[in-house]
Amino acid sequence: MAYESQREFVATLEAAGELKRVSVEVDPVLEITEFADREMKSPGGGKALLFEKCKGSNFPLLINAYGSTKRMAMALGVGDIEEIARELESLLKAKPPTSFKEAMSLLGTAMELRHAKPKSGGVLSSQFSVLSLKDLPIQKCWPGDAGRFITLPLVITRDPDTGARNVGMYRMQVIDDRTTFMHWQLHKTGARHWRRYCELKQRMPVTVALGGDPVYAFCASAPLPDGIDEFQLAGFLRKKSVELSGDVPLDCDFVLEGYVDPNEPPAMEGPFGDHTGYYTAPEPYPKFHIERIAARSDAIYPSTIVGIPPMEDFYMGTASVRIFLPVFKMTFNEIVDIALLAEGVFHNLVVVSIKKQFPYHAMKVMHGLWGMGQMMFSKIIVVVDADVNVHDTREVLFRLCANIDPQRDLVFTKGPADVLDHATPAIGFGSKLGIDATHKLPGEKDCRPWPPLVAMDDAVKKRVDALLRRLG
Ligand SMILES: Cc1cc2nc3c(=O)[nH]c(=O)nc-3n(C[C@H](O)[C@H](O)[C@H](O)COP(=O)(O)O)c2cc1C
Ligand SMILES: [Mn+2]
Repeated sequence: MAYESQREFVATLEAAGELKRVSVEVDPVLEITEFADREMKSPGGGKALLFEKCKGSNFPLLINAYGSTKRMAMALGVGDIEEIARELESLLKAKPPTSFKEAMSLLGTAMELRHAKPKSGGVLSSQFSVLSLKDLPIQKCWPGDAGRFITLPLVITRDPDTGARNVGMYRMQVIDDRTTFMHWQLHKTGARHWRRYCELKQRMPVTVALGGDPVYAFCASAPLPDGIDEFQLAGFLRKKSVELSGDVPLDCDFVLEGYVDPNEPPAMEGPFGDHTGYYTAPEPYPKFHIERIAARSDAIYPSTIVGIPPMEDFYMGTASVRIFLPVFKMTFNEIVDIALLAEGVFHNLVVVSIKKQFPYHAMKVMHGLWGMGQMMFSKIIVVVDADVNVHDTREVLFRLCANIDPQRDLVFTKGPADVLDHATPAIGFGSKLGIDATHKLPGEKDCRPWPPLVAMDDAVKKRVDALLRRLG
């Protein structure tokens, strides 16, 4: 289902009892974070918050709109994320791909088949009026942050060679009324476009949209391969093409148009209280020069905060894994399920369950995952047997502790790391740990015969169920 506007999404959340309005004046400098952090840390992720009176701005601010399993599904217009995964699975089954790349290009075709192609040539409504960055209720999130940061932007760029569009979510630190930083990290598509513009010594046009159908921000954060247009995924998910004026969705709330200049040296961005739960240190990033800012008259400013988990972005990351699990399974049909545990801050701890079929099967899966797109950032991969619920941390820890011999079952390797990880010896590079917590098979070195797991007979369980019912 497609939302006509962010406002319609807010109304839907409110009707479902998923929204709290905050009618007192609250300061986007730190105060909104404290409200939102308490909400995000409450059971199940609390409610979405709409701050109606933001100090220093006439625009309301929406936060924690994606921050629960239910709201994340609502943002994508479904009752349950699994509906999307099942649909994708059946589309892919029609012609099983033989590689991850082929799976992704099939995904593109599947999306086109669903008429998901973005429609260009629209004209932004005349309700849009021009303003300055200081009119927006941009948050300073944490006390040690370098300033105010736009946290849910859709950063739209094009590959100068192929013209392919990319939409990425890269935070933007405000420098002044018309300038921000552009925090596209080393491994991201926006950064690759930027490096190419630098080689060509050409000014890079950048457009940033905020708001609109909530599906856009999800797609901008999703780990799509370079070359696939996030607005195409959005069209597939909302079952309706994204209508664009230039590269901007017609239904968005704010538009920031400008450029990044290859002749201008990068400057120090940050510190910023990050996904990792720690402040990331200042690093050089390019500046985004804004030539025009426009807003719909009834615009709502969308925002989020990151910090010590669990936070709103946990639900966005989990939705990505749920939706793309069928694609992983296409390449690795032994994979049953994958979880990025909340405590593991996205990639730090990945748990994968497999149908183990041969000796050292777990090792094959770890190495495969380290070679797949943004899964390369995984710091620790734990492989468990098919019967383990990977989303249940207690069950995972039990199998981990019960099934491993540390010397035998740990694999150390190296690779690219998340640039935000402060614990790696160098930025963007670090060591990796794979833990094989599966049952061991004959043929695996240094193992004795594996004992069965303790479990009750089904017949006894049924008898006791019946007895308990009689007892009331
Ligand atoms: C709230 C939030 C903030 C993010 N901030 C950044 C950021 O500042 N820089 C970055 O490179 N990635 C950031 N990400 C992750 C990217 O959006 C994500 O890796 C995305 O898949 C990148 O898309 P791309 O492959 O098209 O570059 C953020 C994600 C979320 C959910
Ligand atoms: Mn992309």
